[in-house]
Amino acid sequence: MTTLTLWHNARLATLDGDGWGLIDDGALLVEGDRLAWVGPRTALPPALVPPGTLRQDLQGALVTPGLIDAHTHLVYGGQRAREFELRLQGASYEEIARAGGGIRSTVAATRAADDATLRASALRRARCLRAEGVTTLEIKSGYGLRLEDERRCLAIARQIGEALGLQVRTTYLGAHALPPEFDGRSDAYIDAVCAWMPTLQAEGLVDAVDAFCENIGFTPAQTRRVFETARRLGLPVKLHAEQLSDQGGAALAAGFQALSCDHLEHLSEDGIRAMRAAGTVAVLLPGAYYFLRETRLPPIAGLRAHGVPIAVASDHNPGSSPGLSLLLMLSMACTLFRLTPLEAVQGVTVHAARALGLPDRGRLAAGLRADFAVWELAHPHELAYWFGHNPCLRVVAGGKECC
Ligand code: DI6
Ligand code: FE
Repeated sequence: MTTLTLWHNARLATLDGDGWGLIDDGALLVEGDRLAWVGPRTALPPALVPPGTLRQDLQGALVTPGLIDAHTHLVYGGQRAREFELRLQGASYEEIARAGGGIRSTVAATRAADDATLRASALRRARCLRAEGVTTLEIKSGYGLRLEDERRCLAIARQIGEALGLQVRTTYLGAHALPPEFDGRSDAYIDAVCAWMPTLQAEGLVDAVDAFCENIGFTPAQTRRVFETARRLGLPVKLHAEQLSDQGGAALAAGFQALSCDHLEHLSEDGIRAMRAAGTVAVLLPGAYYFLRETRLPPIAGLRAHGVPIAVASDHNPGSSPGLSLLLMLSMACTLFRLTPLEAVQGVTVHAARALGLPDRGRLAAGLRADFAVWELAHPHELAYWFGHNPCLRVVAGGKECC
């Protein structure tokens, strides 16, 4: 028999529809891992709540859908604080990468780390996200860059979800940087990335495929080859696009019906139109914008004007966004990118779900997953207002309290 629990005396922000979807004196009926009923307590049909139903009194607290971090690089070895110092002294992210630092230095540290070390550090990071209401997160590979290490990182990403009661979507980002053993042979490396893809997929480790299409990453032609392999295997794609320059990556990805294009500071009008036509989500990463001290803003007005759904994610990684607070990303999305608090919160719920191709979450509605967070807040716009403290009281993922 599945457990039935009535969570009541809550202020719900369902995010179901165009606005906050506020319901005062709301109730959520949870059956197993699903929401069986959502609405004002007074409208709850008594027949749905048989004797023996468990009850949880939320004492007027705010409830939102569980937050979704749709872009992280959570599994890696080492850290890059020294590189941060160099950048503060004037070196650019690109210069450091071209000099062999950057992503490559994390690749060396990741390859050198044993599984237990990688797992322990990734678990610590995922716990920080969960403590702020995150119930689903995406984790990319991309710091192994050879079959056995990409496999290790993806497998550890999966284990994090199981250990913490979270849902983890894994993304294969073999085309993140050129590993040193392929110096001067980037096309041969792309051949290898494509050759490893079916192996990793067959092992159940890949939900989607990503690439870094950039002047310090891979060319559009190389990215296309990765995407063509993904398409043959039936895997959805997404792209690190237009972060440091306009490579036309977003339009390329949209041609493959990409789930999302991420970063987008240099996105063109054509790129926006292509994303709109393909239904591709724009994932904004204010943490990277902030930490790299970028000055060029993503084209928010254009995205809005064309109705491209906007998500917001942490991009947690050791080089360009070492933060572990999705709530801080909400604050930055508003202060730096001028999103409204509603847009920012939609960006970590309903639109983030879409960026991961997961229509069964990101809102509070009957039939969806019972993923929600309970907050010591009066109104959901406060999620984007406070920063530097955590008002999250409880986290429920798949009907189970996990934090
Ligand atoms: N863009 C990013 O923001 C991360 N990867 C990428 O392609 C940064 C990765 C790093 O610097 O380690
Ligand atoms: Fe990233």
